[in-house]
Amino acid sequence: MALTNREIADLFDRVADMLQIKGEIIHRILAYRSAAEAIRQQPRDLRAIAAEGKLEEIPAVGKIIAEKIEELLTTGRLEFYEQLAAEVPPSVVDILHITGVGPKKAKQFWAAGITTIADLEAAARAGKLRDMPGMGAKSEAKILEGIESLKRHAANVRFPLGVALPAAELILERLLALPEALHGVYAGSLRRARPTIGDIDLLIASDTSVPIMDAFVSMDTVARILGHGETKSSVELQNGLQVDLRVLPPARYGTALQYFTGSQAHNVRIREIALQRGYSLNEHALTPTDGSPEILCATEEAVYEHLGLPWIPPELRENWGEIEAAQSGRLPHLITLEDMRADLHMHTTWSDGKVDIRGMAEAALARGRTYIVITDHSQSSVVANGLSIERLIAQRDAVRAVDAEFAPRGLRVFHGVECDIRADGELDYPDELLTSLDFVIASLHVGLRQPRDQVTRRALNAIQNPHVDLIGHPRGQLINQRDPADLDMDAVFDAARAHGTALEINANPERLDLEAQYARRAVELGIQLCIDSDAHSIEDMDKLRYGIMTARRGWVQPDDVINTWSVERFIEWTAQRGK
Ligand code: DGT
Ligand code: CA
Ligand code: CA
Ligand code: ZN
Repeated sequence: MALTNREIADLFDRVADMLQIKGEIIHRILAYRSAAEAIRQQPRDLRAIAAEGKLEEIPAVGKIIAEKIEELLTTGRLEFYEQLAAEVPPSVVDILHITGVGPKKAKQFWAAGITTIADLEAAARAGKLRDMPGMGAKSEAKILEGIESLKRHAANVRFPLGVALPAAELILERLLALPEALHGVYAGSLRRARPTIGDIDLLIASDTSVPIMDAFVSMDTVARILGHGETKSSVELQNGLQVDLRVLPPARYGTALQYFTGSQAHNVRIREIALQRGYSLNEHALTPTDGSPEILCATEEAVYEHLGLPWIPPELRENWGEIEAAQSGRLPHLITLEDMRADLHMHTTWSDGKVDIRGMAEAALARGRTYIVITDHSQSSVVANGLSIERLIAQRDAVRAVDAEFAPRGLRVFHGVECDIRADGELDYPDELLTSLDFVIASLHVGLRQPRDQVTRRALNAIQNPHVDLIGHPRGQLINQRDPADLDMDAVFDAARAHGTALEINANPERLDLEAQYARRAVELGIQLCIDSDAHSIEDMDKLRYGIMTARRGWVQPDDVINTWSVERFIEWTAQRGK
């Protein structure tokens, strides 16, 4: 079996890990790391690219890496890797994947005879790590925590929404271009906008499925064919994502779409309602229990209508109260991307953004925004090139100049900042400076692993500060990478309500923070939300849609979100906050 892009990328990452444990120079390590990343992002099969002799056109792939890819593709093995593996046991590399264990520690454990995660866990539980040089009871406990978290994540490989949605759209675009395909959509957790996706479920309406299935399994992004039938096929993509495709006659499309959108919990309730009305409902049809002929539904609307319900937006279908709301005519009027007039969180070349203020304004205008706030990082974010007090003051004139240029064209450009909440809970600039800005975001970037009391106190300190308008990515999670901070969210919500401070739904698909359930709770409490791209580049601005999907899943309506408001209302709101 030929290696997939993902397997090759994983192997290069292991090479980088091994070089790191050996203490190799950083450039050599990074060469493999960056190549692995580029290969993971590569939608085409490396074999096809190699056959065209174009491996070196992949970013981060130079001559040496290209030769190693060739070797892997032709022999299925990599001699260089095998040499390394003879020196550094692969199980020692696994130890490196525990949060809090770097290459030096891994090497140290290895020297002490600890060569597997199981060894390490046993040693930690026996209290044997704390006496090693540079270790203590605290770091020993951290390692146990890291092992637990690694186990949780490894057991549950799910793909971020930001990876799954573009992949699904690309496949649908290709398949729907076929003359046999009438229409189609993604279903499952993706249609419900979960932040992570187990597999992609696609549905296409057609009377002639064979050419669609053939095209599906022979796409160049396919690594493995898991099933190839007339009504259902499954493949694994180069990046490891599984995709199921079902092709159905158009007359049955509605029942299938309703079924495969899920969630299972929603569908269980829907089937009960069907039974009460004298139907049995499955993915094929509604069948009257009195023996009369089955009823086909071409649309989902028809399915819900037969059950006496309005169509329920897929993002709500979790049995979180949407069925009761539908029954009593209280479904929310969910926010859409078209409702968005502004983007209140973005970075420029003044800190760690890729584009200057003018460039971001131009891109925002092209996307139909009517106002934006420039919010670069603050001084203590040294790695993000945060703004010193002098630079922040100087930036004001630069923003005002762009505003003067763009206001006549229909875009206001305001001056704000993303102010760090320091580890000690203080904000990163004095109040006198914060009050001179048009809009202030306060964010937790450091000290996210502090104990609940401490990290909560810091968040509350920022929320209570009258100069802070918005708390950025409040919980600090990174999807599949970092658990949220241990915040007392009830206290956060109480304070946000009491002080009128808004909370963010950060639309970056690595964050999606607040997540849906929290956004919903905030709205119920009357707290104002913002949905922001947190763009560091122009492409990032288009990630706003992931924030909208998350908000919809949280029952959010347009008026709950500041950036759906007119610029006049926005200015009035900030003025009332003392700006
Ligand atoms: P995922 O893929 O883990 O992110 O989550 P889903 O919701 O996409 O789950 P998946 O792909 O297993 O199935 C898609 C939908 O099909 C699911 O949401 C509901 C429906 N479905 C699948 N299997 C069953 C089942 O055994 N019983 C019921 N009631 N529904 C099912
Ligand atoms: Ca799925
Ligand atoms: Ca599935
Ligand atoms: Zn930011």
